[in-house]
Amino acid sequence: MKLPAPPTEKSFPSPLHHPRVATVIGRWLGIAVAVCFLTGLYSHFQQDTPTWLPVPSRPAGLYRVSQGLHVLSGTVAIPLLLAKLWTVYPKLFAKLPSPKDLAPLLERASILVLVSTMALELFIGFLNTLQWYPWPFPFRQTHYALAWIIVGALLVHLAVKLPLIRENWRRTPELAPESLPPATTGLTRRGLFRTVAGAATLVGITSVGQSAPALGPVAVLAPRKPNVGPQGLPVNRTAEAAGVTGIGPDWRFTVEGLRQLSYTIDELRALPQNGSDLPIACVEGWSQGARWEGVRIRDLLELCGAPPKSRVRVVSMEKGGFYATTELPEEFAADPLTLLALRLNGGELALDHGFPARIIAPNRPGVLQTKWVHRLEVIA
Ligand SMILES: Nc1nc2c(c(=O)[nH]1)N[C@H]1C(S)=C(S)[C@@H](COP(=O)(O)O)O[C@H]1N2
Ligand SMILES: [Mo]
Repeated sequence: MKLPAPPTEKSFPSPLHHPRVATVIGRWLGIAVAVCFLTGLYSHFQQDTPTWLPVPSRPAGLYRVSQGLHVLSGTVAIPLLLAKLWTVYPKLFAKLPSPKDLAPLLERASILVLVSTMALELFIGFLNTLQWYPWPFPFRQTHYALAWIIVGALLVHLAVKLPLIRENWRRTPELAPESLPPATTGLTRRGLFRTVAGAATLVGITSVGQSAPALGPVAVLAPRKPNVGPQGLPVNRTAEAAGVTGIGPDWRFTVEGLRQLSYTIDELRALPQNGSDLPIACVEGWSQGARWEGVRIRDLLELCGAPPKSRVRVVSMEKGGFYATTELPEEFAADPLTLLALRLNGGELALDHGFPARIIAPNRPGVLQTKWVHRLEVIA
């Protein structure tokens, strides 16, 4: 018995595998990837600031918007990538370029790199929004390195495909249905575009509610609802998970600067109190605005005689863990909105939100809004 011939590119006659389709869906995917990359760079530099880069503390809500866009564009890119891969998968059965033709061979290799890194990037990013880290490598550094590989492979891909993209940038006539082989799908190009755009929109609308409270009620795909949690604010790491149990009568809050300051909780409450309306914007995509009250960090710096442009090391009662200590750069330490917060939404801070005291600063990732703070160290 003779085996049937293996499929070739010609075995997939549907007009939905046309380069015009790949161009249109590729454009949408390209926009999502560009937004995701730029907002991702911004988030990375907030946490790992190169010395030459000034990171401003205003606009206060910028990080909330940029990280909301990062997670939204990354999530929407998942259905777009699947659709793009589906339109081009017959290429898998195209003849391999001969080993002598270096350029086509390199092009194939770049596509292999592009597809695998992009799939991995979106996958680990999505799992991160679920706070699930089933891998041994550090997430942020890996996510960041993959992003640069994707950008490189994408530029090669765009350069190679430029003639084809140009040719298909504008609408090309659809093939008349009667000219198609009978076995092809009944879906038209326009039908496919509507389906893919609809799927991407649906995924977006049902997840963006984690950072846009107006869409909270339909956020069925969002791992977090922005207003569900003690005092109307979600909790990422509970006091129990951080091994923090509260304070005893001997608890003191200390500031180590030119002068050493030491306060009981009641003395902290007796210092001049200020209010800030600032969001917690978690890197994992949820965010929520809240009303904070407490002592301005810059007032504490003045009280301890810190020189202008001081930075501040913030130390939590939490033992170990990535976020037990953080640093407030000078702009953030000097900003009048930055507080050692003692109160949240009209009540004393809940233990899970950082009782007795936490940092809240404008335009910062949630991971740097340190909870259960008991010491500040001035870095002049
Ligand atoms: N000490 C300490 N502070 C921390 C964390 C932590 O794990 N330990 N988690 C951070 C993260 S990731 C976020 S998003 C915010 C969340 O604050 P909330 O739990 O009060 O909403 O706290 C931050 N502060
Ligand atoms: Mo977070």
